[in-house]
Amino acid sequence: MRSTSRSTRLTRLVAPVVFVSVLVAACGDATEITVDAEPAPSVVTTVTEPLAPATPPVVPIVVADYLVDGLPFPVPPGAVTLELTNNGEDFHHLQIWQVDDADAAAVALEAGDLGALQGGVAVGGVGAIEGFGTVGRVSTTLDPGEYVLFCVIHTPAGAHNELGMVARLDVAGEPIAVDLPDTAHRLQITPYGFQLPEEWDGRQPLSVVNALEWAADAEFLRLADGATRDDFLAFMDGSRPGPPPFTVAGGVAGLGSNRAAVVLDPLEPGDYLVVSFSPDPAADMAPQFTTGLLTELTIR
Ligand SMILES: [Cu+2]
Repeated sequence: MRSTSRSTRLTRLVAPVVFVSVLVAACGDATEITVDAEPAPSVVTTVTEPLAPATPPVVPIVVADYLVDGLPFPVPPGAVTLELTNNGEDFHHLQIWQVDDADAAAVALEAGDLGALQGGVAVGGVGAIEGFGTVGRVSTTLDPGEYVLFCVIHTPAGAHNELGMVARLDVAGEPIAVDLPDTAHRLQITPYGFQLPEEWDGRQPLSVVNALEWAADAEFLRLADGATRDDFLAFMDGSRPGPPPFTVAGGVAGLGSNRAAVVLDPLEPGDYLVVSFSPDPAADMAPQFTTGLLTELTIR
C-alpha cells in the first residue's frame, strides 16, 4: 500500500533531521538542516556553548495523504517553529492541541470525535497548504505536556482525521530560552472580526494574536482569478459546484484565547481571504467565517 510504505520511508528520513535541527537551533543557528546529517557527538557538545541570540528551534512535521508523521522523542518546551511539509496531493493543515491524554485524544480524533479536545489548548498550528512538497512555517510556544497533531480538513476523500491524520507529540525536558520572532506586523482576531495589519506587504513575518475567549484560526486562501468572497461562501455551503475557487496559502491553524503565533512565510501578490474555520461557541458552533471572521486581503 502506497501510504504505508511512504509512512515508513518518511519516518526513517525525518528522524535524524528532527534531532539535528532541534539541537542545532538550540545553539543559535537554525538556518540549514540537511537530510543526510547525523546526530554526531560533535553536534551534541556544541549545545552547551552559550551562543546567542537563538531563534526558535525548528520542529519538522511531515504530512501526506493521509497521515501525520509524529516525532519519536520529546521536543523541549519554549518557542518553536513548526515546519509543516505537505508531501500529499490533497491540502492539509497542522492543528496542534495540548491535551491531558494524547493517546486517548488521538483515538477519539481518529473516530471522528472532536469533543476529545474540550479542555485542551489550541496552540497555533500551520494553516492549510497545498502542492506536493510545499512548506508552511509558524512559530508558537509549547508548554511541557502531551499534544496531538492532526488535520481536520474535509475533502472528497473524507475527514482527514478519520483517515488517519493524527499523531502525538510530547514536550518535555530543559526549556530553551528563546522568544517568538520579533515582528512589526500584527493581525488581531477580535470579536469584531479580523483586524488586519496596516502596512504589511506580505513579505515580513506576521504575528497573529487571538483576543477572543475561545480558539480561532487565521488561514489565508488565495482567490482564483475573478473569484470573490461570495464564491467562497457558495462553495462552502455547497451551492457552488466544481473545484474550490481558491488555493490554500498557510496562516495559523487553531489558536487559543489570548495566545500569539508568528507566520513566517511570505504571501505572493494576489487577492486573499483571511478565514477562520473554527467553531463559534457563541453561535451553536457554526464555522466562524459565517459569524464574522472572514476578511478580504490584497497583497501587491
Ligand atoms: Cu488533511
